[in-house]
This record gives sequence, C-alpha cells and structure tokens, in this order.
Amino acid sequence: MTNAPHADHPTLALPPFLWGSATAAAQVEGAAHEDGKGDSIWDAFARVPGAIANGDDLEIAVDHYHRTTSDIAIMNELGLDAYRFSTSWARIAPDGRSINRAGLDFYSRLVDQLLETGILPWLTLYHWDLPQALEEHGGWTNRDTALRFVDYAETTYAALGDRVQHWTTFNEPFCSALLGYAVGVHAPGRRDEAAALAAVHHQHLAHGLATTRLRELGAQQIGITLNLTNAIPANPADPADVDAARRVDGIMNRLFLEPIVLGAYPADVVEDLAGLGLDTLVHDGDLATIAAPIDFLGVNHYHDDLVSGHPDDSGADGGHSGATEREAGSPWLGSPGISFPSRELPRTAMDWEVHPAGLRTLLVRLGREYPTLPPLYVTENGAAYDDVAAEDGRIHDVDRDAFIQDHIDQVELAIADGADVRGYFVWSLLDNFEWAYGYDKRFGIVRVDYQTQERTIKDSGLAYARRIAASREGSRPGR
Ligand code: IFM
Repeated sequence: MTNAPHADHPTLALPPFLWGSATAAAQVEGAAHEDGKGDSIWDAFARVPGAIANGDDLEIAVDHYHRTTSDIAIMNELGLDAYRFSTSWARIAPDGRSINRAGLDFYSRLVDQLLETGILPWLTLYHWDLPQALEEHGGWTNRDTALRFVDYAETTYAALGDRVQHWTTFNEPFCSALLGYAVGVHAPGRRDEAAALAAVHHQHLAHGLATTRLRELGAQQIGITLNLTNAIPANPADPADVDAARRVDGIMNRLFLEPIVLGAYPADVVEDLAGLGLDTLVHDGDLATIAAPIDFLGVNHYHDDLVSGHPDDSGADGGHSGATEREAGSPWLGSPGISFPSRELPRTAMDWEVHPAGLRTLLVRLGREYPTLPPLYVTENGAAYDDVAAEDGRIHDVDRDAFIQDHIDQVELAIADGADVRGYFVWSLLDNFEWAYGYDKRFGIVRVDYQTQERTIKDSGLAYARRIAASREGSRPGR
C-alpha cells in the first residue's frame, strides 16, 4: 500500500517516523449542542446522576471547537507532524442519519488549517460517541447500526477524503463495547453481557464494511486502533494463573485482533463466552467482511496486566482499568475468580502501573505473533498525574515527562528488535474530559485552566518538542 495523495489535492509526504498527539471529539470539543450537533450517548450519560465524577459534562469541555486556530498554533510550537482527532458522528449526523452541513464544515476547516501549517490530519471516525438517537434503537446491539456507520463514514469521506489520507474506523472497541454495554461505567451505561458481545461483533462488522466502502471510494490508508495489553501470569508455574492470563489475553487482545487480522474469532474465547449468543450474531460472510485488508494498526498502550487465577482478598489492583467486568461469575473476565495483583511498581493518577518496557514487549510480540499485520503506529500512550502549577505558572510534570520519554525509548528499542513501528502519538495534547472521571484526571502535555480555558505547555510537552526536534536532526536530547 502506498501513501499516494488522493485526487489532485496537495497532501503531506509522510516523514520516516511520525510524531503526533491525540485527542477525541467528545473529550475536547465542547459546543455540545451548537451548530446543529445532536446528543451523543456521552451527552445523555452525563445527565445520569452519579455517572460522571463531580457531575461533569461535555458542554464546554476544553472548547476546542472554538479554539482550533490557537490549538493548532500550539501543535506547531511542539513541532508535531500529525494530529490525531476524531469526528463526532452526532455533529455530522445529529440523529445518526441526516447530514448536518455545519458539522462537516467544522472538520473541513480543521483539516484545512492543519494542512496549511504542515500538520497531517489523522482522523478517527468512532471514538465512543454514538448518536443517542441510534442508541434509542438499540445502539451497537442492533446490527443496523453497522450499516448506519458505513453511511456516516461515506458522508465524512465525501467531505474530507480529498485532504485526509489516514482513516481510522474505531478507537478501542474493547472499551466502547465492553465498558459501555457489560460493565456500565461508560456510556450507554448498560450491564448486559450478551449485549456487550453483540456490540463487539457489530463494531467489527461496521469496521469491515466501512473499510471496504472507504477503499472503494479511494482511501488508501485505512486502519483501526486497538487498546492492547500484555497479560502476564502472576506465577507462570501455576496453571490457574496461566489460564487466567490466557483468558485476559483472549478477551482484551485476541477477540479484537483475530477477526480483523485472521478472519476468525479465537476458539478458546468463543468457548469462554459460550451462552452469550455469538453463533446467532455472526451471519454468513461477516468474518470475511471484517477481515478486509487494513493499511495500519493503531496500538494504544498504557499498562500491562499481571493476572492471577485466584480471587484477591487484599483489595490490590494491578492497575487494570476494566473495573467490574472481572466480577466473579462474569463470562467476560470474572470466572473463575480472576484478579490483577500488584507488581509494586509506581502508579499514575489513574492507579495504572508504570512499566515502560511493556510497550516494547507488546510491539515486538505483535509482529511475531501476527506476521501479516500492517505497519504499527502507537496511537496513544501517556499518563495522568495531578499537576500543580508552580509560582512561575509553569507545570513541572516530571512524572509525566519521564513516562513519555521512557516509553519512546522503548518504542525505539522495539524498532531495533524488528517491530515495524512508524509513529508515536502522545495522549493527550490537552487536559480534557476523561470519561467517567470527568475533568479530574489530567493527561495533557498542555495544561488547560478549566475556568479560563488558558493553555500552558507543560514541561513534558516542552521535552516532547525537544525530542521531536532532535529526532529530525538524528540526535537525542539530554534528559
Ligand atoms: O482518554 C482515554 C482515551 O479516550 C482512550 N484511551 C485511553 C485514554 C486514557 O484513559
């Protein structure tokens, strides 16, 4: 596959290694009901008492909708090659079907501004914000939603495909399907295990159908972003721990990778999830559709998972973010009593362990275990910490800085080991709405003052900029 520009419009040549930063529409845009945007499931979820910390909502978020020009200036100050953003389906098609021109125009202006300043737009179609109108017809449990997604992809491509080269169908379907439909901590807040499996399959189907359609329309760089982990048995000599790690690897990694890369659901996972109705969900031809060739795989990685096959009474949690999907008895991760012991490593403000070498392991393993995979991009990696502004107004976020730099070191080591990694996007450009945590957790390399919306590049952002500049010169900045 090539990166040749589409049609006659100028596009940017890809550098040998792409340095970027990422956000998502619902987390940064705000303007939640402006210019015709409809409710997404997250707007609706935010109205459920207790669903989001502090009763926070997405109405203003970090006002990116009105601040794209100055936010792009910050991206340029950082020296980014690429900006990974998502389009909001509910802004482009407020009821999930009819087109809102003003919504498309917003993204068209954003793309133009990025390209004018030399930044590559890296677009994700679905970063968790389904139009609420579609949720009211069953959301991702309804097979028809996959067809609506293809219409949305086609509409968005018709407006932006002359300028956007990189099209990502989904971001982290594990989270939107499982945390949204089985665990209920994410929108739409359902707790129904069979519904979650339906959501998984229909998102896979939507990915495959949209990939094929985008390809027919002329897109040349199409991919998906998965959040992947290293599931490590707490005691490799204990069969219960080994089986628990197999199960976690199956549900968090292989359930998502294998239909896309190999055209089949992993047999052991199908067995683990028996009784949830996968056989009736999968129609003839679905798996071939889902396995439509892709041009890149986005890898999001924040932490590993140490896994035990024994219940944990200590209350410790090795930094796993899935919360209650592992409750005893759940066919997802609970049975027969899986726990995530602590490795006594440092933790971020999300209580996720810090173990940069895990990223190298993951990237190398992916290439070895799935030799037909296309090139990899680390499309998210970063850390939340409770930043405090210093008296001089600067943010000396030493922990986040070390986290990012150490992980980039591991990406370089993975490449030296033979992993085909072509880029790194830090999560996130800006502090933003961290889903059920509201604005409590700050992931940005740029601080946002939520009262004034003032932006301040943190020390981690300044160091990231130095690293990007040095890599272009073939050197390495001092630490
Ligand atoms: O903020 C999220 C993002 O939306 C998806 N990946 C993980 C990030 C941190 O939790």
